[in-house]
Amino acid sequence: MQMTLRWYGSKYDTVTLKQIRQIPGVTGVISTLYGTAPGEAWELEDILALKKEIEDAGLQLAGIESVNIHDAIKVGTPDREQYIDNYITTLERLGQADIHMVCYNFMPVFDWTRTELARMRPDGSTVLAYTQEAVDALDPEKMFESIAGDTNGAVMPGWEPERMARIKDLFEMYRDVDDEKLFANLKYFLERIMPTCDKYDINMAIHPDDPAWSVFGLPRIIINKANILRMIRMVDNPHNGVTFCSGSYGTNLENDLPDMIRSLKGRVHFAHVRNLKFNSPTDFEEAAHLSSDGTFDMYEIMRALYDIGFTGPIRPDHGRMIWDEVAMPGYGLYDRALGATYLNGLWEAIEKQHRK
Ligand code: CS2
Ligand code: MN
Repeated sequence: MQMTLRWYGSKYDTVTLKQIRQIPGVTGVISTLYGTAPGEAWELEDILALKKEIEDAGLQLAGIESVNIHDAIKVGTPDREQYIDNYITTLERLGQADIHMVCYNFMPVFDWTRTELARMRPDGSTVLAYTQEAVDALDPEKMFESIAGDTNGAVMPGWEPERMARIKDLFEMYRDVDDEKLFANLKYFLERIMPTCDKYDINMAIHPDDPAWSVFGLPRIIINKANILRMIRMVDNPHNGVTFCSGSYGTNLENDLPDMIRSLKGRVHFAHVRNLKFNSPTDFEEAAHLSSDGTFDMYEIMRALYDIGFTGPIRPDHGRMIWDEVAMPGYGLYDRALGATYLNGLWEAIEKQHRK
């Protein structure tokens, strides 16, 4: 595996490449062209400029998170052809820039959903949190307002104001889309892009829906072992793979995370590893990465990744806000650096034990 950190670019991130470079064992970043809209074809020179900036700082651009999917593709409207063509152009240019891992998601309307962005924990740190009760009490159109107040001034990816202004239309677009349609549209999209992925050796890594169940009545499919195996098999190409995000699959306590990883051997192209603490099955908050701070056994998760021979990029996911840092919720420097160091420690121990 290659330890990385997500980086939002010098224009948007409070964390610098220099700081990331100084975290022991972190050799790459995961980034994207923020400022591009879903459906646009990316310019090669913009990709190369991002890559150069990262390489000049002594790091590698280890993959893209995300190249977002236009709603026309998820809904399957006739204009999807144009958006898939644009997506293919972007993949070709990424391939030409020697970038081989692309994370994306297939969630309708909302990307990840949380009901609090700064819940206070007993140690005074703040974290993102979710309760089903709060979602049930909320009008989806108000979701954005409730999120926007809390972001420390940052624009959260997936929650761009322009997008949220169209929320009524978006719900309308998805009115007739159920799980089966969403699966069919995903299959159609993957079949169209796989020849390009084969040509440029690009690993597509679908990110799970977060939380891993339907919210606001919208269909959600990338949520459990059965569905993810269906997705892998319906387009049976090694470039059709997953981002294994423990914090997203883990929102459903019925998901056995190490078992899911083992079932995905050869298809895990990217890993997000973080811990959650459950207060009840419908109330969870993001904990420190350390196993004892939350609900998951992080050693078992890392061991499963080791056992399937995982070689892709991995990153700590959302961190807590600690030490008075002011940053985009989930994406400060300090707690993610602690997370990376901890995960590297687990990996070193697993590797050495294995060699004996
Ligand atoms: C990320 C997701 O911050 C997060 O929760 O893991 O937003 C992820 O980047 C996207 O869903 C992938 O397309
Ligand atoms: Mn994730």
